[in-house]
Amino acid sequence: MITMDMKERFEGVIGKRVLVVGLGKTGFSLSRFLKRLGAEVIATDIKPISDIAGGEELQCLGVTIEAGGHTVKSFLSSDLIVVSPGVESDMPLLEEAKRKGTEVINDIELFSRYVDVPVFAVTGTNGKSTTTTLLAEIFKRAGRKVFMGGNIGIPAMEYFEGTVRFELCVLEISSFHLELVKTFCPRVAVLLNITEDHLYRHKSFKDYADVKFRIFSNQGKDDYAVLNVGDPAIRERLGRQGLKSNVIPFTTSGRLKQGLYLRGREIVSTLGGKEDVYPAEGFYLAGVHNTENIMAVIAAASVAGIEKETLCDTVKNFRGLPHRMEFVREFSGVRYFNDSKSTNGGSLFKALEGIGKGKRVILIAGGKDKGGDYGFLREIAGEKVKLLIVIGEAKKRLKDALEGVAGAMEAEGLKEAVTLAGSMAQPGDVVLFSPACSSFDMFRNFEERGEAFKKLVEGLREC
Ligand code: UMA
Ligand code: ADP
Repeated sequence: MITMDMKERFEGVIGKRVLVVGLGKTGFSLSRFLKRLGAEVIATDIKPISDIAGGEELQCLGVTIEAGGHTVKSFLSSDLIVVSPGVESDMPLLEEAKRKGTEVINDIELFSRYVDVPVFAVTGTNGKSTTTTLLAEIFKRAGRKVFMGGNIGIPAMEYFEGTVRFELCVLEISSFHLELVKTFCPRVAVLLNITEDHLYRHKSFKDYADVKFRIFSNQGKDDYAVLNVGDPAIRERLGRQGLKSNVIPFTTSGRLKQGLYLRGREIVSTLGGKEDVYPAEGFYLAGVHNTENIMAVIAAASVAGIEKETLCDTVKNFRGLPHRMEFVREFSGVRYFNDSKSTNGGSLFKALEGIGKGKRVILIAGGKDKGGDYGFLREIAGEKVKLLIVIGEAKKRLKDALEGVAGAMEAEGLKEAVTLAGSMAQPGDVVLFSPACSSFDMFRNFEERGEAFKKLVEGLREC
């Protein structure tokens, strides 16, 4: 909700000409919000007006829509430009506006200039949605009024909609979000892992990892940085640059003097100067990677003073999100898993790691390639995968990267891949759909892709 106090702080925007770039979910929420505060809002998108959802509603609110392309005039005549995450932050028009002295920010930066409750922010290459949702669930169960948003599908600006006075926010933050933040300062910032992703946009792994670390840039001594020090890229950066906030390290490999680590089947936490233990097993969330997510959640929830019992109960009852190593069906002695949200090599690695010993996985992978290297998957694929079925634009790159470690076949699409997997699988095998690529070459999003997989698996019949 927007309070009077916020309105005063918004004076900088009232009457100003603000350009919103991109009219997806984020642009829509930004336009509504800025308009309510009295800005003159122009929203621009490369798509034609007929493809812009909610365009008419915005026009009724007085937002000027520039559809079907961006114009130099809009970029150079604005006082402030607010960019959607899917828009490249160094596109030439933005660079030109910056050179002219126009401030260019994004929704997360605008949000953080006005949010008036503590923000718990979660980033990492993988595990963001699971961790964000679980943390928000814990707060809800503890009776806290929590707003959950960000990359998870609910734009952060929706915090200001409606009449609820939230007590805190849990935000899923992507690397795209971190490109244009300046003052964003989460009270607790979680960094789960950094492995290759989005290299078509971030140019190099170094750039991508540096951007991820920006989540801590504005934190001070009253804030907390929860980091997976078992992750080489995180450990290396932490050692090199240090942080101003209170560091809470966690790891599933090795012990720590201070922080959270694994001891047998327990998670040990030394937060608050005393040792506490939590179960590491017996949850729907399975696999070492989920233990890492749970450790991060324990750390963040503990900072917020959540009681151990509430925390443990919520973790125990949390069934996980669909499309993340989701068990679909056992058919003819073969178990089928839908991991459609696996959109990079790191998440495919964890999926294979979580499957018991033996070479009995029929892996369906591929989709739209994001430019990462798949070579590091050779060892684990050699141990677990008996047949690789590749689909989509990344077909050849994946097949070449894993050549020789497992049998490989190409399929025209997901339907053919599932039929092929079903006909080749023997009792005791696992058919795993973990694409390691984004879905946009064949589907609208990972949800649609996962639903298609599940439907095809449900449709398998004995010959
Ligand atoms: N557009 C332009 N000019 C450009 C590029 C794009 O006008 O140069 C327009 C497109 O035509 C489109 C709009 O911008 O109409 C899309 O903007 P957007 O991609 O930012 O879409 P939103 O609907 O606002 O979704 C964004 C996030 N999208 C991306 O980061 C790509 C959503 O994350 C997020 O859930 C949503 O805000 C709410 O916060 C999606 C995502 O794929 C799920 N994220 C990446 C990921 O998880 O890997 C980071
Ligand atoms: P994100 O929002 O970062 O994409 P999700 O929780 O949606 O993360 O999970 C995406 C994929 O990553 C799924 O395949 C899931 O099984 C896997 N995954 C979840 N947590 C982790 C983790 N901590 N490390 C690596 N992979 C993970």
